[in-house]
Amino acid sequence: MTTADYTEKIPNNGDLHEDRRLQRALESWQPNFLHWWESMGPTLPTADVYLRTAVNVGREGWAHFDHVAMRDYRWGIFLAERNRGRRIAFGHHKDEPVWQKVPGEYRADLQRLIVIQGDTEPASVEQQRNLGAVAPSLYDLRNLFQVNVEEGRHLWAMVYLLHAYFGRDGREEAEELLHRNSGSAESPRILGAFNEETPDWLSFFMFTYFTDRDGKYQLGTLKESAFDPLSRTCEFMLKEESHHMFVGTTGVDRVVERTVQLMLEHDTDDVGPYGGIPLNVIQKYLNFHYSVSLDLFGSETSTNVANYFTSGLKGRWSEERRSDDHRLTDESIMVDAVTDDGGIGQTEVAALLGLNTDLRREYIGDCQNGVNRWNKIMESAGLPQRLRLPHVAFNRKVGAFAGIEAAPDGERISPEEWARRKGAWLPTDVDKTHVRSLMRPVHERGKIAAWIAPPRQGINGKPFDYDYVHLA
Ligand code: BYC
Repeated sequence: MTTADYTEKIPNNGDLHEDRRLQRALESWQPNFLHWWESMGPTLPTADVYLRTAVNVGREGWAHFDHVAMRDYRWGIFLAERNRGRRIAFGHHKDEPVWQKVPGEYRADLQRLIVIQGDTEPASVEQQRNLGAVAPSLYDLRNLFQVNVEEGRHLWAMVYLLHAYFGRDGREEAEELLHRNSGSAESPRILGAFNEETPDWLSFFMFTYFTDRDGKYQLGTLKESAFDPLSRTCEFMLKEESHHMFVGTTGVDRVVERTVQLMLEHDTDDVGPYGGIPLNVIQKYLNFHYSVSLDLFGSETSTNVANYFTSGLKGRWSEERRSDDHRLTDESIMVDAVTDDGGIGQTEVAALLGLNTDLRREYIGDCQNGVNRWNKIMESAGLPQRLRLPHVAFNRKVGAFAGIEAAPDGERISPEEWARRKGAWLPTDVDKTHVRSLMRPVHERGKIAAWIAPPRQGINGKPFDYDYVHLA
């Protein structure tokens, strides 16, 4: 594997210079990307930021830290090392060698999966663009920008695949990825959660905990793909993704920690007047971000996903560690459903049709770990309150429960009751106004906003009061 040469226009660890046509195509997309970054990326002007930049995919290569001027940031293209003996692990083509080119019959489906994945990356940068101006500390500001530049790089990763393997259609899709915008009325981003606002840092932490975690699971399934360049690309993206979820997990930790301190200090649940975020508001934000992220897995039963699996385009989470036949043609699975009597329950379907549910269940188990961790903070402080994941049917807009209303405990309720009670379960305007009122910038070294506890450690062994960002 070559180490990326940062004197090249497009740093990469492949052999981009050997394919002049591809190199030229990407070089002509690059100014459009930079224009998009200028107009839709982070709004806070900075001189430089302490960032991690990938220079290679090996253990050392992607942990290169330095102060970098954001406008000079270089987005590279990285694929995990090729395993020459790799074979397809599942589906109809199981045990055949993986593909280095796109088979004609799967071209449209593969392109669609790559476009959907690619669309989420710039969307999240757009959603987060104004957060720098209200960052609670320089440490958090640096983490925000790290997440943003890596999402930019993940867009590059998908655009590389579109340009390299999908011809003119791929190049047109790559342009479209810069034209759709999060929340736009005329040309919104493809998936629902990526058109929601991320107007405050509690939303940002919930987004990086719940929505980036969908990214982890979807990339995990694409890493299994029989299309080897997609697999190798996703494998490397997953390494970067773990930092994003770290930002979410520890971000919510620190909000809960500060809230708990204020609750004990003032002997009240209502920490709003003392500059904190009450636990019930944290729960409402959790309910919202969790439920919109559940929608990102598609319908409980899906012929799309059955076809993706059978064709070898998209596997299951930890495909190779599963002990079944990896074809699933004779198996069945229980999926969440509205039952014949109108209740919320489960129904049995062919395993292939239920693969979105299978992945969503892996994800839900992982989400629960964070909730347990946050609850330990309350437990250690001797408080009886606990956070909870709402029921899978709560606040869903996609799939089996899109047409019904359910309470967080999974009880089916009427639309009238939902309208009456939803303010107790999802953030209200009053909650959002309170959270936003706390979002005042703390851009001084070593200082932190009053609604969040400082982190236990800094980045890359640096202290919390390190000069992570120099503002312009
Ligand atoms: N919103 O058969 P169905 C990340 C559409 S996040 C709007 O149930 P399928 C990241 C669907 O497209 C990971 N539309 O679903 C995180 C289909 O349309 P068509 C992103 C939706 O196809 C944070 C129809 O409804 N990557 O990386 O089995 C920051 C019926 O769909 C939604 C991927 O998602 C929705 N929520 O599964 C940065 C991986 N859900 O075909 C980055 C690639 C469904 O009838 N995508 N629809 O026109 C996929 O694997 C699948 O397309 C989906 C949907 C899982 C999204």
